[in-house]
Amino acid sequence: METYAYYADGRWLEPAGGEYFTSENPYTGKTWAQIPRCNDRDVEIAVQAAYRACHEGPWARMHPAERGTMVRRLGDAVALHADRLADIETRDNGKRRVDIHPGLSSWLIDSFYYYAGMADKLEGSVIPTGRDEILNYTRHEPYGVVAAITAWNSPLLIAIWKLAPALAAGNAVILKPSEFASASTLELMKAFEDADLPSGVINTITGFGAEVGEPLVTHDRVRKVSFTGSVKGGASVAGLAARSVKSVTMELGGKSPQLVFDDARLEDSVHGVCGGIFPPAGQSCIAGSRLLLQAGIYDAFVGKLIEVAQRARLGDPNDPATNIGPIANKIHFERVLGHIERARKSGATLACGGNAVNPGGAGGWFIEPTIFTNVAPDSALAREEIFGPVLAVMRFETEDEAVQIANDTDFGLAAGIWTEDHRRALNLANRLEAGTVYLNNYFDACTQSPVGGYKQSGYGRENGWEGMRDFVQTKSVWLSTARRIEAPF
Ligand code: TXE
Repeated sequence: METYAYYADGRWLEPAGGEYFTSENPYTGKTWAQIPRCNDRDVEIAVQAAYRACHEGPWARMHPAERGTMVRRLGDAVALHADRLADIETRDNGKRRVDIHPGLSSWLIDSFYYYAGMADKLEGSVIPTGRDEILNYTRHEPYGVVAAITAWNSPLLIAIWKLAPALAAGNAVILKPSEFASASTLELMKAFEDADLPSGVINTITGFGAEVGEPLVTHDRVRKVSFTGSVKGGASVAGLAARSVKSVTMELGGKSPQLVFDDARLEDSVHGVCGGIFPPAGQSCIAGSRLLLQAGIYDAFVGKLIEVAQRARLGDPNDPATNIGPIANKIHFERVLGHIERARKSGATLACGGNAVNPGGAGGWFIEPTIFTNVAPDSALAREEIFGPVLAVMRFETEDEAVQIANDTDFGLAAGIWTEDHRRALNLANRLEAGTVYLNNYFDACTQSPVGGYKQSGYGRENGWEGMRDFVQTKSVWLSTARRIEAPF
């Protein structure tokens, strides 16, 4: 059993209340680690450490280029410790190792290098006021203490998408990972010790949303909150932050549609639709969990889709031959099975999967790739985020009908379109209400390209220049060289 401490003020600390909670390996269902159950006293330690780093320590006075060099060193630290980080992420939340290393880890490294290069390029502007005696210019300044709250499905990626730009912009960060997968974020702190950043610049406290997340979000020295999680969690956090008018970035849930037209290439689109939900067992915010098929391709597509989905190999997330790993925690495993049970009773047709399985008798939490057809667009199955390997299939006749069904949702994170008619593809990309639209591909992303939601999928952006913008605030400075100021009255 591994027992962790939490990391604040450049030190490893025991939780003030002396309590811990356990973390289970989703592949075996067995407890493997104890995680600090922090409380508001630990929050106070972390916030004061971050505040000192921003206002008194070397970080506050550091030249941006030097800050960029330090952020780059964080990327070097991830590269050095990539194997250990991947081991712990797979052990703690069941993410397939092949999805973490080398692919994800090189992306995580790139994030630090990309934003390190931006640290000394946050240029302001000189405003043309048209008056010689007035100089007006702008500066982009950090918020100071940033609270970064993350979800359990991809802890390292979600944490680094916040850390890299926030630090490059000159903020200090307090990470609060999900209670369902905290260990890899703590391991990231161990890796960062090699980068030798000033104390308090990066901190990680662990624990439950209400016990730790709320004191963190409402603390008066926290000036920016970046949240990744469910709509319910996000709405709660945004509401708390609103009490003290904090800037908030929200990366929330989705129920993303994939639209397939009669002229789509059959095999490619089947592979793209399957690949857009099943490999992470549906545990991706941008999972394409609704499938809209034009009537002409419907039968051929569903037949091929089931054939491919049934080929998937469920098993050990450390085994490169595994196609689909476990559900990340027991509570979510039971939540997804509940959705499937309700869908069975909803009148939809269970065309594939639908069962919990126990590959290799390992004892973990696995659900088969599951496909429901004849799904009513207004049903819970078509409207609620399941965040599991469950695909809801609907039929449409015309483009307008496809757009109407696709946009008829509270979410707006991503969407996919499969057609050989590029005029149609571009026209529909403009009409779909989603922060990311894929045309004849799905799930692509890179550090340079902004990610974020429309409607209840959130607001603000991560990655790219916009990802940096969310961590600075603009100041306008006016200098008067006028000889005198006339009396106002
Ligand atoms: O979310 P939760 P989960 C979404 C995904 C799914 C959800 C799953 O779509 O909906 O995340 O992650 C903390 N005050 N995304 O179940 O429960 C909680 O402790 C303060 C979208 O973890 O909302 C955890 O650390 N904190 C994303 C974090 O919030 C609170 C990509 C998230 O918990 C809190 C990945 C409270 N009241 C998953 N309640 C994207 N769009 O990029 C919860 N927390």
